[in-house]
Amino acid sequence: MNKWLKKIGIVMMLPGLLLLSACGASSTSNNTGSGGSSGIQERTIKAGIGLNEDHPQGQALKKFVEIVDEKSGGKLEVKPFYAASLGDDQKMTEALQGGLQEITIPSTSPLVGMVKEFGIFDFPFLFNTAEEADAILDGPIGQKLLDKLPEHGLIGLGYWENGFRHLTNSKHAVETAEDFEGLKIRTMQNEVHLDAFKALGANPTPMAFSEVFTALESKTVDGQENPLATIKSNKFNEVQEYLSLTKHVYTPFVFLVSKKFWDQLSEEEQTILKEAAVEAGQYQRQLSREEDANAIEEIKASGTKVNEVSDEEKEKMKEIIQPVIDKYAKEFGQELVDELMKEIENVRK
Ligand code: TK8
Repeated sequence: MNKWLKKIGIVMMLPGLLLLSACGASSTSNNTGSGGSSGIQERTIKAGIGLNEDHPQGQALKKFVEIVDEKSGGKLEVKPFYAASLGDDQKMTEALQGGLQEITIPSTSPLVGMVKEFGIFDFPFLFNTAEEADAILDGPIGQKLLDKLPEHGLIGLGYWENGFRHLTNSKHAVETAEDFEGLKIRTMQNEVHLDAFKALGANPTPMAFSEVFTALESKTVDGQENPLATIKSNKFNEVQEYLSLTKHVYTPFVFLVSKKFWDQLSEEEQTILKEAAVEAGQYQRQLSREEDANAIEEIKASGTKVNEVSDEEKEKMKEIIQPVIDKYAKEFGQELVDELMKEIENVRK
């Protein structure tokens, strides 16, 4: 095409292009509003999680959908996706960074490869109670870690509860530190968990959550560890003969929004998502604690043999794992870890 004609063609198109971009009409039907606009635009928001709809995380995501719908007068439509149907934690988090998905609520553990400081929450036996965890996560240390997310293309709106983790396996009851010896245990993709189980003499295998049931059923691994609500919701007890109440670590969920999406939102839209994430999060923590109490009965009734683990044996486990904690404290930042330990002491006073 003659280059002059081409130039004329572009000049002729300019007014139309300027008009389209001014009214935002050039955007597709969702998520590409003119950044920083005021008011609330019609948007569709994909929110994916790894757990089932019947899990406290799934129920709270449903609550989040309702709150956003109500606060936005129906203009912000959150579409929930459960059971890792959009992928596992790491895959969905990468989708947020790429702007292909808007919300996910992963465990912090598999994100340590991206934000290494999240690893402080993987220290075994760090918290004694959920209330301690709430105080730290909702306090200055939790916020300090959320503040590291934007440089990774993510916005953190707060923490929900995955919960205290316990061990299931198909070989034998775990009542002492020695009982971990030789057990093939699936862990999250997280160095602290891997090293801690190796220190206890186990044989850990990192694996995405959606592969765990099949790995247990086929005996590729002997066991896994998760909170009771997850063990029940994903029916791990149906393929695991033993549940040992190790309560060896507390895992948070972190509520993530794609920064590419977030930056397009008006302040009003951002406030709606933030308030809804916090409100649904309080509801989720409450559900999680209720379910933790209920799930144990259902797991027992299914025939899985449940054993307590004494405080003495937990102390022994902690001593064996201490060199792992010392190693990662240096890697994550001794100053941050010292601040964390001081904060926990203050909460316990
Ligand atoms: C679900 C996971 C799960 C976690 C795990 O997306 O991987 O074992 O405990 O809750 O985040």
